[in-house]
Amino acid sequence: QITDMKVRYKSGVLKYKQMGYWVPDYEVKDTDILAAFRITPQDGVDPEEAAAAVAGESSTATWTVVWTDRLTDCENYRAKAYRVDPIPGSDNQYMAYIAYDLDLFEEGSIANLTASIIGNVFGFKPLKALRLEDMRIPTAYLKTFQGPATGIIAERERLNCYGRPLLGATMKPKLGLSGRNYGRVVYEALKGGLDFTKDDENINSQPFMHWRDRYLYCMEGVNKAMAETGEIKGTYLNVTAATMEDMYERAEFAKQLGSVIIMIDLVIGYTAIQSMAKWARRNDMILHLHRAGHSTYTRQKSHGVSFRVIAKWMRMAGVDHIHAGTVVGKLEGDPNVIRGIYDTCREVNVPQKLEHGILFDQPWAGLKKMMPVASGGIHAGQMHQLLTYLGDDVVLQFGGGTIGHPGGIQAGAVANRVALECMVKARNEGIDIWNEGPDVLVKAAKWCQPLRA
Ligand code: CAP
Ligand code: MG
Repeated sequence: QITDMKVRYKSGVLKYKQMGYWVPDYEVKDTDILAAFRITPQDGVDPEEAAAAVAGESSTATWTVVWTDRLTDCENYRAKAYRVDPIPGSDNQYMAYIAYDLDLFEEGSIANLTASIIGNVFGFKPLKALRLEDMRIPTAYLKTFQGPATGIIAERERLNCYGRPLLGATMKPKLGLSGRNYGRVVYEALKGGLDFTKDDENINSQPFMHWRDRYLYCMEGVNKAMAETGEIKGTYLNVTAATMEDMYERAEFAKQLGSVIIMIDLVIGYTAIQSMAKWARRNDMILHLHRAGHSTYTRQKSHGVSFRVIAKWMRMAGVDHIHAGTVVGKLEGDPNVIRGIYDTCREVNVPQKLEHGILFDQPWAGLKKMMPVASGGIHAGQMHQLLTYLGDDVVLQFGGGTIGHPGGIQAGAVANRVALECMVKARNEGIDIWNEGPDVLVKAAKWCQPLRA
């Protein structure tokens, strides 16, 4: 008679614990994939039962015992919830730790990994909310992925740029410019001193500017600025499109024009990202990932997926750049959370650090580092804060903060480059830039009109 799952749970009809998905004395194996989920059980649901349900539904189980379990090595294949801790200060939230046997997953496939881990469980009725906070990817599984093809060290070598963050700008307005005007902005910004310019997430091939026009005029701007400045420069050509065939065609054309980098948006999906990473590796192109769409599932604190986990998957998938937040700026970003994301991008090994949301040790087994990208409402006046929070291995991207300069685009780029270089110099001389940074900028602005403006 009882048909609603919530009611069934309260009445104790369903028992994932009894089905073997709660194993508190389980000894984690080095090869296990581990996941930490923040669970909010429905009122009256036992947290251990809820954790067991997450383990069950994200591995082998369904809502009832099935006869065919007897035909498999189900004890091994069942995921095991092995620990549940109440989260201090929360409203009935718990951290549930779950171990998955390596054999449950196909080699080198983020799509396969995520189909289990974030597959059905997030809509499960016995839970009010569920958030994937962290994962430990064991070396055995990491080694089935190639990771970033270029990484931070090789990118700096190609650019011949060391000891400071890279500087970029996103084209604005995001949509509406013609190819020729767009190319002019690229040229002005690079000539003024930026290393990169960049397409925005939502520019692909629209009636006002088809993609081939954009690529042609952008690369003309890049080449002209390189010739005039003697510096290596680039522009991230967004190859995001409706089909893989279209994306490959756009990437090939970018390569023919001599571009060193292409860009994709997170919304293309994990398999498409891995395909483009494979293409970039074969063609010696840097791959820039814009995380368009991520906040739909990363922003809420009790439901969804932590962006740090997405960053981990993207390092495995093999992108070279990833948007990672700014702390300051127009978009949400808690300093501790951002540190955890940056560590995930660019450390050789990431040790457990609870205050940064890092719940497991994560050795990276030789997978290259990703260059994090800071973007979103930032400008030269925050240079001391950006350097302090984010360090040197980062791309600082000022869209409005370049193209909105009162003296024009080139002046905006000059202001950013001067602000960056004087701040790096001050820091290297031992000046406390966190406190003295504004004075450093004011001093530099005395002889740099664009910065003063
Ligand atoms: C920034 C931006 C970026 C966001 C992405 C924009 O422009 O181009 O897409 O920063 O956010 O469209 O808002 P401004 P995140 O520099 O003019 O603000 O890096 O956090 O993914
Ligand atoms: Mg944008």
